[in-house]
Amino acid sequence: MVLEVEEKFSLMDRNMAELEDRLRELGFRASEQVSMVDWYFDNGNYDLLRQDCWLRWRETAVDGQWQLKRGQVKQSTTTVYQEIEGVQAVELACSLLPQRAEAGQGRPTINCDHPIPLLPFPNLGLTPFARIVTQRSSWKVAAGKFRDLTVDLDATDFGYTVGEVEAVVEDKDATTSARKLVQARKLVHELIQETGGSASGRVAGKLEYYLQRNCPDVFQICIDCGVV
Ligand code: V4E
Repeated sequence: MVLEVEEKFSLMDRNMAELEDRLRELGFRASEQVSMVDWYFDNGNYDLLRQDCWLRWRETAVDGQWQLKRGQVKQSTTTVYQEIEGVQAVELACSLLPQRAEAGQGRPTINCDHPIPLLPFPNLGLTPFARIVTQRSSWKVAAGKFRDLTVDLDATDFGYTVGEVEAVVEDKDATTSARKLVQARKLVHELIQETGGSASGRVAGKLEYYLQRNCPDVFQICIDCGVV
């Protein structure tokens, strides 16, 4: 199982040139900027997000794939998610839904002019409730203590900008994973501090920010269920 340890930091009040210079000083180099579109899917009762599960179709200029992020442990501002990709992501999502399609029908569906991605098989009422376009640059360093971390700098089509530091941990056995997760959290936090990001306080992710502004009723469900 692959686990992602991640923490956001705000870019809204940041001087981007200074931040990028600081990343370069630490040895990080940027990939080319990628444009990606995320379509988030759920049923009418939002049964996935109530379980801290986030099913999306992520497309770039070259390809697209299904991804499911499934919440594991929540500790302070750092989140840990299992990430599953491909058809397996949709299969797992469907296994978490009530097994009668009509239980989830009616909502949600966003209004947009773009063709909605097709699910690979009968989908128990899954429809998109958010569509987010992001310009992302990803930063990596080849050596040193931060070599397994990725820094993503994201700008959305609705004006929200946010950074994220992420570590990927292979979940082999419980003891190793627990140790690796603690180490990963520490490094993620340390890098955010070293780049001058806020050391405390929770920073909203893109979807969370989007829901808060565009779908307050869905955002309220997230709050009530403790998933944001
Ligand atoms: C809303 C949510 C999830 C869906 C993914 O949201 P986000 O982190 O905004 O996306 P993104 O593009 O950065 O994903 P990546 O490319 O890194 O895979 S997954 C978890 N949540 C809930 C959540 C949370 N509990 N805490 C924070 C800070 N953000 C989101």
